[in-house]
Amino acid sequence: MRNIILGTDWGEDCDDAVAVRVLTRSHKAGKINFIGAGINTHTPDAAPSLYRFLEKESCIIPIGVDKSCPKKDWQNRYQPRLAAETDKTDDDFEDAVRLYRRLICEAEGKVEIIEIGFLQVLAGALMSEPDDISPLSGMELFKEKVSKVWIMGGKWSEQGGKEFNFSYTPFARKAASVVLEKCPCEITLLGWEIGAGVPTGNTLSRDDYLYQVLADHGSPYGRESWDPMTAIMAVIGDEDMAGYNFVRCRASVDPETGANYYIPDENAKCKFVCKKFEDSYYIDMINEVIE
Ligand SMILES: [Ca+2]
Repeated sequence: MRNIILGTDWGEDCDDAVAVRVLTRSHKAGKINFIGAGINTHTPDAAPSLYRFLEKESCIIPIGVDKSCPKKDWQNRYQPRLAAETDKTDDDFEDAVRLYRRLICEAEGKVEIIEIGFLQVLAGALMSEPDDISPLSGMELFKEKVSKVWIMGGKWSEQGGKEFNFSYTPFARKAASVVLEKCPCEITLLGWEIGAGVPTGNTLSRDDYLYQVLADHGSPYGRESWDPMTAIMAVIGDEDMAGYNFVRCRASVDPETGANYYIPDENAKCKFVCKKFEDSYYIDMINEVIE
């Protein structure tokens, strides 16, 4: 069974919640082993609300949060309703970089990582020093145990494209640059242009708490599918079988601006995907999994 860790900016947008539903359903169907989730944006309700969501999904897995990221005080649109249903607080959750190191160390066999938010936690784990969890550095751990990284990020329809996950903050820009440069394993990138105009979630039952998340976010008619498309491609585990062509390339992000660039190269470790089918193909595939 393939071990999967999720990195998410849970709370910034609601397509993360749709992606989490894709992963919990796939886990329960025996398609993947969903072993943990790290949150790469830090609000007081972030980890408690994801905990409650996963509890409702009957998928209890370890959650970490990026404690190096200053805790934002803004009230997220869908976290408070979920967080109010649990006694857990931010203090009950460990630092996400430590969680990544621990999960990678303890996993039986290889691990794959899906990132649908900012890349500070992934970059932090990759560049981490040996500690009480493992005598190996992050780079050594990744070389030994991490077989693949799936990332929603970048805008690959143009050179110099800028996309939220790679460019929103100075930390995000630097982290994206580090990951694309240093990560030793293969990376598949799903860019902004793929999920834009692909709404999902509008067929959910109005009684479904995932629908409530979308409604609380301000997306009662569904939300574009950057994150669930990335999640479902990772679950399928093969770009072609998930409905994509790809361009293998040397991909990079400017650490100052967050703009992304690529040079086609058949021997490079990165790929960005292009859709093979009409949007309805992907919409139907996701809606079928999350209902
Ligand atoms: Ca996201």
